[in-house]
Amino acid sequence: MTLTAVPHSSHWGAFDALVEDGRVAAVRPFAGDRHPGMLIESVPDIVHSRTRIDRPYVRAGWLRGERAGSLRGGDAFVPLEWDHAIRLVAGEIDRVRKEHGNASIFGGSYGWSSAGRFHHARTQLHRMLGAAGGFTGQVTNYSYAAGMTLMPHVVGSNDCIQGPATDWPSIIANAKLMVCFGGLPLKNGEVCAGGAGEGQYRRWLREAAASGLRIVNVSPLRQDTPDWLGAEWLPVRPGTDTALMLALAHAIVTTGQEDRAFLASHCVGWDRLRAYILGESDGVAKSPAWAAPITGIAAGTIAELAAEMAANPTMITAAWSIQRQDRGEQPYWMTVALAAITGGIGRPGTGFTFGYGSINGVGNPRMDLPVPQLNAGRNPTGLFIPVARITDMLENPGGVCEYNGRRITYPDTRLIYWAGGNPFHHHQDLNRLLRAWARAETIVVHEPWWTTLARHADIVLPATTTLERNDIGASSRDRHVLAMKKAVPAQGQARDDFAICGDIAEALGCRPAFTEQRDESAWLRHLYDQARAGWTRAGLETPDFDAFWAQGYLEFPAPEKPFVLFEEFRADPAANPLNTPSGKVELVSETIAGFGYDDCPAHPVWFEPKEWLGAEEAKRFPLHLLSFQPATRLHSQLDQGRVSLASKVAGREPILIGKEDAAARGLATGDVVRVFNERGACLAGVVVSEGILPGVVAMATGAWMDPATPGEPGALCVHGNPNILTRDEGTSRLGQGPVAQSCLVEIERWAAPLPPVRVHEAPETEDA
Ligand SMILES: Nc1nc2c(c(=O)[nH]1)N[C@H]1C(S)=C(S)[C@@H](COP(=O)(O)OP(=O)(O)OC[C@H]3O[C@@H](n4cnc5c(=O)[nH]c(N)nc54)[C@H](O)[C@@H]3O)O[C@H]1N2
Ligand SMILES: Nc1nc2c(c(=O)[nH]1)N[C@H]1C(S)=C(S)[C@@H](COP(=O)(O)OP(=O)(O)OC[C@H]3O[C@@H](n4cnc5c(=O)[nH]c(N)nc54)[C@H](O)[C@@H]3O)O[C@H]1N2
Ligand SMILES: [Mo]
Repeated sequence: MTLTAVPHSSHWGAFDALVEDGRVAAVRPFAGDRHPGMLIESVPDIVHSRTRIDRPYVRAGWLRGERAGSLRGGDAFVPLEWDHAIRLVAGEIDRVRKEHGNASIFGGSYGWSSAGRFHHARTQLHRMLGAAGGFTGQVTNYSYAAGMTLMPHVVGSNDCIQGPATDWPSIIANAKLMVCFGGLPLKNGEVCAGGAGEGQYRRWLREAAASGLRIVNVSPLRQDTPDWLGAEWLPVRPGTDTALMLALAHAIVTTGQEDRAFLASHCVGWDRLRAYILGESDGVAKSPAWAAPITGIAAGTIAELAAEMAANPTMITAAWSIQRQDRGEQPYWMTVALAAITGGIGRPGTGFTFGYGSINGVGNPRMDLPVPQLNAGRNPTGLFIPVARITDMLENPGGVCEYNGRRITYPDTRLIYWAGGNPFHHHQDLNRLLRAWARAETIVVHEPWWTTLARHADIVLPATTTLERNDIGASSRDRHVLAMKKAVPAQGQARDDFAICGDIAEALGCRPAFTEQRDESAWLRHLYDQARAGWTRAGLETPDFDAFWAQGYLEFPAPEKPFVLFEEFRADPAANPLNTPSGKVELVSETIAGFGYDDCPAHPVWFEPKEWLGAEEAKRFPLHLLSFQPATRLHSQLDQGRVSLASKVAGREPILIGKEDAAARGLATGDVVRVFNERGACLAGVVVSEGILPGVVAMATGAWMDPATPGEPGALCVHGNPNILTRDEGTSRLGQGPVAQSCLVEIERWAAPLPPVRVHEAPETEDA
């Protein structure tokens, strides 16, 4: 048998699928990728897997009429024929919209789906539900909700998070110092939303290391910069970056080194922020001596770093993680302030940009060009909730959520519909979600796999993986457009989300509005041609669709000149104002002050997080749990693949713990522990580390939640999903972002026999 190479792509990189006998036997990196990642190795394991859903199913209890009030997760599933499943789903949409209105259909469906820009499950679902009269949606994201809500008030846009960012060549050529709150973790470069033709993050970190750029890793974890980067490690207590930044600012101001000219010409509110930093407004000087006991960093060390930042061209970056915590707006606002004080904003290679270490492609030089992308269409209800307020919404129909100056009334949710996301992965306090989930009458899920989400649904529709369909992969952070060709037939009875939504739309009488009379092939051409028109307007000659498809990819030229964020504003703020009320950087925002939120006042301030090592609560739960992005998978995706499985300890998700904390509990690498707090408990496998701040433990997200007794809130997760432990609350009334990183726990040895991990097997099913 010969292997056929089929070009394809994914959020974790472009590759050729090597196909034999209708199966993906192996993969090899895309030939153009000089810095390929490792996650593609898991692809064969997930396409052909015991965890695939072989056909449509319905929850046995739902069939018996157990709707609102039933705790999902414990019932067996009953197989369904496809046409019966489609009738049931369309019937539920129709019933709910007629009896309760479209707002009672929750179709936010947050999640990364897959890389293909056409078969993007969430977008397909939004188009279908939009055509059927609408739904309640979600705004912002779990990645940087607080930051993206705040930044338009402060600098007039989200470019400093979503790009284009000051690029790496500009940093390497011009900065002498790069201060990284949350580090530059190598693992995060494994991933790029929409896929990437090259692991540029690995490339640029290598070039930065070779250039001698001095890098400071401000993080509780040493591994947040790779050893070969030669970074200096400044271990900071989790949740205290704002205090550290205020103290750096204090040291710079009290030594008279702030950039007064820039603060006067390009910023508003400096007087008030300065008074706060110096303690003139509240009697507390935010000095290095003040910050030392909060942050755990010596006052002298803070003062030395401040002196270097003032004396050298400095790039400041903060990982997206540091705003996924209680009052997460503050460290981001203070990052901007610190960059304004050091005066680097708009100058080559300096200033600030968020997330250089958060995802592949930030700071990758790329012309500003459109990518092929399916439009999600209009949602006729126009209703939404901030993304992470899902449990609040389910618990409080008719309740009010304050968000960024608005008051949003929660709908009375009857039907939950999810395709392409996994709330039982991404949401905080999963026991609370499980209880609130019971309020829905019907829960519909499209999934390729028996994830924890699929196991907590009523009607489960099996979706294809990208390897079973044709698509186009592309990202605004990458210079490639990639053909994703169908490599193998649909597995079992799986169908594309597009086909499933099309049939439901048909049953609801709105197929033409959903498909716009195009099939897969016509859509791919249409999306390509639309983007191509933009490339042509930018003066680029590109191949037509057929030539692109035959070649398998398209590569844009790199831009001629390095990109510097805020360059034009810096050069002439009157001619090129920011899109803020003042046209300047708002160190004080009258707009935000006008909202009257005590949890996000007029300028950046230090708040003690509700859960941190300085809290009263730390007496009972003395360890701060960080739950970072996994090196071995994408969120919950690929958890059943070889790369992720090889990293588990005794089959559980690893937890990093420092030597002293392990010794105090009699723990060694390889032990299994119970990690717990008042919200829940999970098992984890111990890895003792020298590179973690005492008092801090860390686990990756993404192990599929596996309750010892499915369907019972409070059950032990035997596999190690940290969201059984995290707190579910908004960052503030401004951003309402998730606060996963503010979480206290205790851990103890697990002495009882080890319960099996069953979540990577198919669940119990009954006969039809
Ligand atoms: N504790 C803690 N929690 C966190 C975070 C954290 O740092 N700490 N980070 C948060 C962040 S930043 C994010 S972005 C979220 C990520 O949360 P999600 O985006 O929800 O996570 P994924 O695992 O990528 O979920 C995608 C789901 O879509 C399914 N899927 C993939 N392809 C297809 C398809 O073609 N069709 C269909 N129908 N389904 C498909 C996958 O099987 C998977 O279940 O997690 C958040 N949660
Ligand atoms: N391999 C892989 N890469 C990914 C993803 C994945 O699932 N797998 N997910 C992608 C997604 S959706 C996103 S949003 C990005 C997220 O990108 P980030 O949010 O930047 O990633 P994290 O790993 O959550 O956090 C980075 C580091 O911040 C540190 N940190 C946590 N809390 C604090 C704190 O209070 N202060 C300081 N100074 N440091 C702290 C942690 O040690 C952590 O390792 O990653 C992307 N990249
Ligand atoms: Mo994210």
